[in-house]
Amino acid sequence: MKLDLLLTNARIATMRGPSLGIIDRGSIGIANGRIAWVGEGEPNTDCETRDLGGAWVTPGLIDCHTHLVFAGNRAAEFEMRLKGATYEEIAKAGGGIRSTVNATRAATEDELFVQSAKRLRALIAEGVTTVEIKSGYGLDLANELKQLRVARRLGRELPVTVRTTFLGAHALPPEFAGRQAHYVDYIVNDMLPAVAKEELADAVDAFCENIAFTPAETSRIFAKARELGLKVKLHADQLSDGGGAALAASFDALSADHLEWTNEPGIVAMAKAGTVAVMLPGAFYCLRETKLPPIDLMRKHGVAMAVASDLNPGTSPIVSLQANMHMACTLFRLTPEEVLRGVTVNAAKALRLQDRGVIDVGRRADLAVWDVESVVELTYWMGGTTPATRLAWST
Ligand code: DI6
Ligand code: FE
Repeated sequence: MKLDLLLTNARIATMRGPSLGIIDRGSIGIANGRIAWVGEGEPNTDCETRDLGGAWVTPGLIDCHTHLVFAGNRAAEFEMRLKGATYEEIAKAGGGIRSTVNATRAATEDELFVQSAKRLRALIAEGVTTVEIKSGYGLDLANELKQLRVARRLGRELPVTVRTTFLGAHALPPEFAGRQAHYVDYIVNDMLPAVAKEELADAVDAFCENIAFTPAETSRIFAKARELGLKVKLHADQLSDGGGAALAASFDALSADHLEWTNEPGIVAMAKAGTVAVMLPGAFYCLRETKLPPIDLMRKHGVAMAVASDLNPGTSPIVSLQANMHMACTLFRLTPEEVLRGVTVNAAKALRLQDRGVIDVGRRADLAVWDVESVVELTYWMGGTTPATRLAWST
């Protein structure tokens, strides 16, 4: 068999089948950046061999929901919240997302790149090989494009795949105060066509919430996105039940994210549409929420669950996917197995990336090698677990 590299003596969580697809002692053969062999024992080959000494191998981790390109921070609001102000109150008083918008607009493209690269490097060091990054802190055409260009540049300059998402409908920018319908017109008529023409976004997102955009406004944006050939995803039912999950499903959304307040018909609609449920325990934790997403209903109806960091300066200043994996267990009571699938195979599904997330013949050789005794340790530790090796060929 013609291989470029053979990893032997590995314990492999392939994610094939319905659970972890474990191979107790096996090897992985790589040719041309793809997995050419995986299984028990070793194939017959004379290529370069690396003995992993019984280390665990998983697919490279995938963080399928982040807002990691932004400038500045919101430590001052963090203190206000500790004194009792709520996230909604701060947002209504012009802070919140809008304070990050001011900082992001003021930053040059290079400054934005440097600040964001620091966060992305921290994720990469934890074994993340694919990350989704949203815009949404520019809120005008020039600055949304600036954010998306920075996201694309991160993918070119750092060893990670970046998928970009246009989130113009994140908050109402100050220049449109009192004129939300006009801002939605601007998104539909100006921003979306420009973003599509420049091919800067792989998908379109919106924040559908009573402090943000209504279901009707979200529908207008999604209809235009679909017309332009762009897939959609939604911040749905995070702070209230706005019917977001069902709305997302009606547009065949890739994913609906947050979902704390989603009702059963919404879950059923997601199951029918194949829309992935993205769990974001970091935001739940930072906002000190108490209403848990309906995870039993997702299990009952067979909705695929992913887990992501929601890394952002307001509700999840947690620069760690692994911390979120741990909290998905402790706060949401997902099993370690569900969480591991949630940052590999199901996160790949949420981004519709068919070439990764599973260790199987033909997939990208996109792997993380872990010096742990049990794969459960990847959700057990909160910090300190870095892969011994990351392999992510760019082919
Ligand atoms: N939901 C969130 O949790 C973040 N955005 C969103 O739509 C919050 C973003 C921020 O506060 O900066
Ligand atoms: Fe988010």
